[in-house]
Amino acid sequence: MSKPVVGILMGSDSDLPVMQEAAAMLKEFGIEYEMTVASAHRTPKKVLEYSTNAERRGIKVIIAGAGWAAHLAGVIASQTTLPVIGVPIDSSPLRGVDALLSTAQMPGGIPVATMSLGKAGAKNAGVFAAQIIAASDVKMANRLKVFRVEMEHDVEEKAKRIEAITAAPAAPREPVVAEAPETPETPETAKKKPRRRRRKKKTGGSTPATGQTA
Ligand code: RP5
Repeated sequence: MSKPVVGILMGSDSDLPVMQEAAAMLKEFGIEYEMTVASAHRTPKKVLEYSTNAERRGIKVIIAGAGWAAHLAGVIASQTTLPVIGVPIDSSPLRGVDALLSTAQMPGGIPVATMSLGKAGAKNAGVFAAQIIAASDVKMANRLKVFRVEMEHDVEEKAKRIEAITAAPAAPREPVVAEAPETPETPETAKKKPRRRRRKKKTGGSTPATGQTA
């Protein structure tokens, strides 16, 4: 096994279900990574130590995921010139808006490449790390191109499935029913028919029910 080139840090083990998405992408691209918990607030010394030693240890990109007042990515970025990718996690009652702003709103000079909230953001962090590595690695650049083509095919497959489900079914044909020929009246059927009562004709003048009167 070769040395890890990407470091994934998260503020708490409760962030793992989200941050696993980043690890899954790195695995897919064949990128060696390491993963640990380090909190900007609860274990600041560990964060400082990791950030200042990462480059020397061969780490090329750091992915940092945190929720609530998420200062992890920013604090790491302040201690290293390695690219830092931030993943805001929607673990707070504010559903991650706090983490998103804390991760993205870095002052000028100390950038954090902030991804979208939650699992999609963690997945993108993995892809973005691959893209950073691909800038100086042709093989990785080609892998990313294949990844895009595969994604395109996947979406097309999904589109076909949805189209097949939602396509209007051909209207069912009306069965052709031959009209029954009228049965000639026999003395028996004629007897069964109800007789219409005749109205007596009124004698004398009649007033028209409708129409104009002169
Ligand atoms: C943040 O606080 C962590 O990144 C996590 O998202 C959040 C809650 O942490 P726990 O209380 O679950 O350890 O620092």
